[in-house]
Amino acid sequence: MTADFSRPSLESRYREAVDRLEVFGQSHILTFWDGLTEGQRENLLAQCRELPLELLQREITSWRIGQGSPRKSLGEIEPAHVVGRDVQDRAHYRAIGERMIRDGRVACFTVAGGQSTRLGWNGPKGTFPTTPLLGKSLFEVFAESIRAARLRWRGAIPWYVMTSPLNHAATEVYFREHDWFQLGRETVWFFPQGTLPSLSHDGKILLAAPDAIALNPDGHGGAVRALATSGSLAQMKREGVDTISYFQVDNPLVHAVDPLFLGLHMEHPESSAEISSKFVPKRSASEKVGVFCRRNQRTLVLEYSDLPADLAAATRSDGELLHGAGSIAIHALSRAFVEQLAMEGRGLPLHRALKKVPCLDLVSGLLVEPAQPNAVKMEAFIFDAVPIAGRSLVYETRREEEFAPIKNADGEDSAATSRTAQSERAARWLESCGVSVARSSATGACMATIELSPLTALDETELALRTDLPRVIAADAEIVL
Ligand code: UD2
Repeated sequence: MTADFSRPSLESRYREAVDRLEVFGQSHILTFWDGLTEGQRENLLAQCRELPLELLQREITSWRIGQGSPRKSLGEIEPAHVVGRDVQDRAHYRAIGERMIRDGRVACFTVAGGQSTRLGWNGPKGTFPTTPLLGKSLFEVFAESIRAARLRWRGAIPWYVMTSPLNHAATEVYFREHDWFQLGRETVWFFPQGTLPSLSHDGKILLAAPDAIALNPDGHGGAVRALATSGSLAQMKREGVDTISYFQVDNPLVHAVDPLFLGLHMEHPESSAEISSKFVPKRSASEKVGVFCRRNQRTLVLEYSDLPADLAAATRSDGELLHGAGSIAIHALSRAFVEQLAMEGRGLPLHRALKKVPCLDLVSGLLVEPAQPNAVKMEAFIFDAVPIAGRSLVYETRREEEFAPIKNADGEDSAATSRTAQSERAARWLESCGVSVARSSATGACMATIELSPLTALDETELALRTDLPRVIAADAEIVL
């Protein structure tokens, strides 16, 4: 091996790091330097180099200024302008979307960098078994949807998957082991999102080990930067992709490629074709979804944790929730809009959350497992791009058709409720094709368990073309189609 004389010595890089960290009051990161091996020192210096210290400083200053003052007013919040399911000219918009797909202008994009803490799944969330009978994973369901869409509309539809540094390798291994679910490995792209350090209440960066900063993924809003820095936007441009179909990893009912929504996004008068969104009416005031609202003539999403209880519970004269347009985190984004956001370098605003983060005690050097939230984590949210856009379309869809997320180990939005919703949707589609499905006379619930692959049909219309459907599905039957 030849020595690299062009590289400054470890000692001089250390001095440089100390100087820079001191400016921002963060030099405690190097507390354990003397006891580190050379490899560990290189490790720590590499992490220090990546720290966005100016950005952190701005955030810390803004939250110090905010401390002690009453909660920032939300300003004048009105309900969002939305486009209902009765939208005119559906066939026209669908045809536009189908042409976009056929012309290779559409890519799918899944954000899969979350940590699945609530679900308690030890692995990338996309590998979680999700379908009612065969237990196919979330990733497999999306892969089948994309493969089916490619076959139906004869479009290329590449798939981009954002991971995090914590689950990137495991996600790639999973796809390799499953031969990329027959999509073709050259059509599926993985890239990790960025990270931000966890901070103490007084704005000090926390250490996870003597040579490691406590880092957390920078939120799905980190996708803007990661799509750019990973080269994904450039790759899309080379392939002629101008529209991104965005969805989260937790919702097996999502229509990964929806020509009607894509056509509305591209041409509807309410849309500037930058970012469009789907919503469903909230099932209750306390449902944990953001809501679409308007402020200063702009559409925006207010996250559930930021919506005061009185606003969340406010009702219209017909008794419906005033702010009831719940975000299901399905968007269409123009590639040019994401490029512009990334180029401006301003990024999306950061939201703060108090969390329990194991960290080193700087005096004893021991790892402390906190009993109470001890740290501030910062994350960016993709829906903060909505008010940046000129006009942003907010389109209603049916919950039972498109939204059954797996968030919790049990109760609401769990694997069990999602399996039921998948089976119910299959039953409804089959009934629309004339199949008789056993239902409870008391509740109307489907009494069979039905698993319908996207490769069999992507919607009722496609299902109706099949000649091999059963005529009757009895109670307790288990049917895989
Ligand atoms: C999200 C929305 C909520 C509603 C709901 C619908 C936020 C903050 N809230 O709530 O308004 O639309 O979904 O289901 O988004 N992820 C990353 N990287 C990260 C963090 C998250 O890729 O650093 C992904 C994660 O893998 C998942 C998605 O983003 O696919 C949502 O993350 P979440 O579970 O934190 O959001 P949730 O369910 O609280």
